[in-house]
Amino acid sequence: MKKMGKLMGVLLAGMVAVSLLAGCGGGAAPEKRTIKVGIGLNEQSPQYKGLEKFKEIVERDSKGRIEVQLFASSQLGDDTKMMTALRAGTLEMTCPSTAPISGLDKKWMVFDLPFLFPNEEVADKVLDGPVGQKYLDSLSTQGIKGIAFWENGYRQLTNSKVNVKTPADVKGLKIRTMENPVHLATFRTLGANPTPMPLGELFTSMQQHIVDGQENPLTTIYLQKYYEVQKYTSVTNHFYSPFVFMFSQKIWNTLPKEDQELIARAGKEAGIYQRKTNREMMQEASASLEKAGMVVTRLTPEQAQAFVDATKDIAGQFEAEIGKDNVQEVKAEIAKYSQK
Ligand code: KDG
Repeated sequence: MKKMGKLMGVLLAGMVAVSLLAGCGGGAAPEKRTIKVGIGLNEQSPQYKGLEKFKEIVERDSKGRIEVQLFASSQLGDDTKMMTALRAGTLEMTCPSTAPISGLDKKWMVFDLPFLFPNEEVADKVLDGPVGQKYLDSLSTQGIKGIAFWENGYRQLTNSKVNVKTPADVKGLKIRTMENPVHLATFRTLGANPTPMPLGELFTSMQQHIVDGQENPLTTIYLQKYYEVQKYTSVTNHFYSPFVFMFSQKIWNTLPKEDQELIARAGKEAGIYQRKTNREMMQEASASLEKAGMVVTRLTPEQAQAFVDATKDIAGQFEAEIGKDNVQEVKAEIAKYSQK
């Protein structure tokens, strides 16, 4: 009997110790983890500077428990391939332009309509407002957690053949575009011969004259050294490209709440820094391109208007695919913020 009592005592003490241990630790200690982020642009790009800021915040605020590894220059594939990896849960993060997201959900084409956003301030307000948030949230049905909008920026046309000042000058040019039906239709309407192609193949394609030109923000044209294989830049501002900083929903669902909150906060904070850096670097890009030997043409208001007029039917052509309500909603938001 005495023995039994002793045994019971030992067992009880053991049970108390186990529950205490579990209780005071709040379960297991927070796991160490690594977040890999891939992008298409190179390490000099404002996009990469934004990633560096994200890494700094996450590693600092997790006290080194979370490591962020950055991969530039399409090392992990192009935008579409990286989004596929996010959906499969084999890559944590990427930051594509909105353009290739339309391959997952057509309503995203709304942001790539030509001459949509009148300026960057309005773009910020719409994308950071309730409508932008709705688009980010809707990515979860595609296996993607939308964290924040960042900025690629206004896109300009370059080519190796003619100094483009009017839509007529674009006629017959072979232009690389991103994989997006609105982009293709816009360039077809302008009389070009557009071809979608991953960014990683673009430089060589221009060098080998497979395409005559391409379109990208001034910083990209400069930092990717497109001036080595292109002669003319025309500042057409034909599309405003937002970036979407995104996480794999599959992996996101396995993260503790504190990690989710840290990543979301860091993604937004880094986005503010990224947009600022992008705009600062954009200021200098035009002069740098001229110094590098390119002819940079700023259009007169009349010339610029001719591009707007030539592409004015594109929104109507895509209204059914994007959804009439979606087009109207985004345009109404833009109008609302443009008045202020
Ligand atoms: O990481 C983003 C880039 O891969 C891409 O979106 C850049 O604008 C771009 C392009 O033309 O491919």
